[in-house]
Amino acid sequence: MAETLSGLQAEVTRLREEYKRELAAVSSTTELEEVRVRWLGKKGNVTQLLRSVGSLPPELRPAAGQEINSLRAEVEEAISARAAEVRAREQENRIREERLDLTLPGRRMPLGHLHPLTLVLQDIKRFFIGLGYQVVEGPEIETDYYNFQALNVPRDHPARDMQATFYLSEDLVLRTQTSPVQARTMERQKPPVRIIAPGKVYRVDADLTHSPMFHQVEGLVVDRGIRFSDLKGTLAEFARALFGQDRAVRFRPSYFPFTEPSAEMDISCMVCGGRGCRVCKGEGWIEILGSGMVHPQVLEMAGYDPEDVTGFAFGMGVERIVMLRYGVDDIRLFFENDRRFLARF
Ligand code: 2U9
Repeated sequence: MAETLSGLQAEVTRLREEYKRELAAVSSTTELEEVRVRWLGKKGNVTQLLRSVGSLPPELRPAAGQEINSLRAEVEEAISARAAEVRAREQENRIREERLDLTLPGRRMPLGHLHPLTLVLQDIKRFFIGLGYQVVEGPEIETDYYNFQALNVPRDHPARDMQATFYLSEDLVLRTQTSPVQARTMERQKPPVRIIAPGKVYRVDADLTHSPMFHQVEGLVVDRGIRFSDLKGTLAEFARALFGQDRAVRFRPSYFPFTEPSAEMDISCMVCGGRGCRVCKGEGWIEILGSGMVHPQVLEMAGYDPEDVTGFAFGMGVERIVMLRYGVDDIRLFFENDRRFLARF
């Protein structure tokens, strides 16, 4: 400890160097507080130096006190100046670390889709509603009478085979087509009738293109003077509305118990345009629906007079239409609800 004024001055000079070095090395407010305690605290360097003044000769004490007090003031000021710097640096660091990139895109909520069957069903309905048809629905559990007898399907017809029909009892079946809806409608209302009947139907059948439950749209028009040309014109327009205006159509003779004559309608293949390809199996034509003039027996059973009114009817499988339109090759995809499949449409 200094015993002369010049000794004290030398000590002050040494301490001045030292506090400056320490302050320069400080990089956080915590470290800075440590420096403050070490220099200005009760046992700090400056405080201890001030205490040592007592050991100097009395005449030197005022000058020594002044010297030390001015060091103290200098240290205080240097600390608060450094504090401002350190705080500013700390704030800069925090701003840099906590920076948010507000331009990052958010996470998208996965949106649902209408099922492809729903989409095509909407198109089919829109077409027929535009022609003035009414949309009617009915029960999926039907009586033997409405599912078969009213449609001129005799007891020994192959469609009655246990292989094809889900029987719930002697008299109740899961409907194998939506025709019973139309048979019921005819019973309720007088001609003119212009209806389509969309809905689920059931058959004992399962492979790549057949499902035990599938969807049909059937149509029925009954009025005075309905002719086969009405059937052809209506269904050709329908095919073009659904598969493209440049489709050619052709009608092939066929057989259904509820229509006579009966015909199946083909469209020119929309993949190869008729030249023949894998989709149309080299035929150039693709079958899309069955149709025919309503059998007089069916009209009569509904209470209509076949001498007075005539009608045409048609039926199509909706899954088949969707598969043809979008190139789907496995019917089970419609019922698995795999979002990767559904998102295609
Ligand atoms: C009434 C009278 C007649 C509906 C018809 C078809 C021809 C037909 C099939 C298409 C593919 C069923 O889903 S499919 O397997 N349907 O070919 N359906 S005429 O005829 C009726 C309907 C109701 C009262």
